[in-house]
Amino acid sequence: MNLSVPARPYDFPLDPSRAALVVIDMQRDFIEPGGFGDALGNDVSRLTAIVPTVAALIALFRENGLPVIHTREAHKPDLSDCPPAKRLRGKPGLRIGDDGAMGRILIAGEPGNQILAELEPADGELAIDKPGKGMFWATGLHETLQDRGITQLVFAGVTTEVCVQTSMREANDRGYECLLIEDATESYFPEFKASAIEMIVAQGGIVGWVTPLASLAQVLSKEAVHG
Ligand code: C5J
Repeated sequence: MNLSVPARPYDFPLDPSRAALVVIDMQRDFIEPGGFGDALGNDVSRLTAIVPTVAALIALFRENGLPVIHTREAHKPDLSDCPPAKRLRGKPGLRIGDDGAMGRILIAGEPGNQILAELEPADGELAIDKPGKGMFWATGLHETLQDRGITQLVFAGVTTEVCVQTSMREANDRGYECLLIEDATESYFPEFKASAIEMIVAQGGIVGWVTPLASLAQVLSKEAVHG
């Protein structure tokens, strides 16, 4: 059964039996004051502001018995999955693997690498560590989604123009229909978020669809799915 979700560039044909929510990189180091993002000089309050909306979106999926997948941008402690071209890029005060205020930067298991407590994965929900910006590179996620019959992905998380957009583009190329929840994603740079959204919906939805949480919530109610 398809539900018609008002969206740009046109209504998204949501099939709850084939859909999953993907929450990208809502980890402490990108979002909390004192973390990696903060240390790089970014205004993390922009990202902190979407946490209640992301929490509401996760709750909406859980209430409807729909799958929720979480990602973390994370590397192995020995950095064997971090190409030098990534680690050495730019001239930051701190690099991936260095000791930061919340442990080693972007290293799996470190305090800063944890998903925010408010958005913690529930038992049974998939939480994947991804060494790239995109969620399919070196994760095996495509095979897992195929096994579960998932063909539609609803996206939230940070940052819109980096890991969210990269993951959406990777998903689009693999044949998934992608819907971005615009008030459940954010960037350190408002103009980059706005541009990323326009790029996604341009040319008839060349990457996918975009809608606010309220539009999805209106149709994805318990009555709509189960009634
Ligand atoms: C970045 C991300 N911005 N999760 N990572 O480096 O978007």
